[in-house]
Amino acid sequence: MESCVLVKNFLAREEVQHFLELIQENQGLFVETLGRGGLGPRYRVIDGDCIRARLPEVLSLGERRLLPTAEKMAGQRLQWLDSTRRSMRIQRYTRRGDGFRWHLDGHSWVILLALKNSNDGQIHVISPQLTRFVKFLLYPLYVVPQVFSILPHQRITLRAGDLLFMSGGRMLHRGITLKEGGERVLMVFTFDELGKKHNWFRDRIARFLNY
Ligand SMILES: O=C(O)CCC(=O)C(=O)O
Ligand SMILES: [Fe+2]
Repeated sequence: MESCVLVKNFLAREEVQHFLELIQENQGLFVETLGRGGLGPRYRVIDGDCIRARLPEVLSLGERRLLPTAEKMAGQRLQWLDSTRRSMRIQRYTRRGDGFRWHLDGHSWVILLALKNSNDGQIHVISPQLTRFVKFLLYPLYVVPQVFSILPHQRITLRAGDLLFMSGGRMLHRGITLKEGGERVLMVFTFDELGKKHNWFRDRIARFLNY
């Protein structure tokens, strides 16, 4: 089992176009994250509860195609993260500085599906082996996450239609926007091993830091 798999053009061009139009028509659903003075990530998001209520096509893409894809890649049965709000999201990054600092996901697996990347946004990923050695530093160094950037990491630029499957709970990673102008739009789907219980404490932290 690979901990990070990139599939180019997972979505056909017409599908990408269709989802972008759907999102364009529902622009008003995006909510801005608080940023928490640089401690939390900065981006705009449509959360999973909103997707379930208003964008059933995204929910169905997740259930019909992405859950089975994630299970195949993880080599085991999976369940959605046990939080309807965070298990599925649409994220949009438009400003330089928008993005996610170095972090580990609260869930085990994630699929990032890119719909657009006209500002050359990147995701940086540290291997699970190296993450194991350094992750105890994550909270002591919480205010200076840039320190992790000196560690060797892979830089991935997803283009429209590309899918990244990743063991986000075991690999330190971050999302960055380097350019002003343009935008990056991602659909995010998150999974856990079957039977994993909701961790309300982590959920509260995620809620405080994210949105
Ligand atoms: O912005 C990215 O590419 C990464 C997003 C991410 O890590 C997350 O949503 O947990
Ligand atoms: Fe993440």
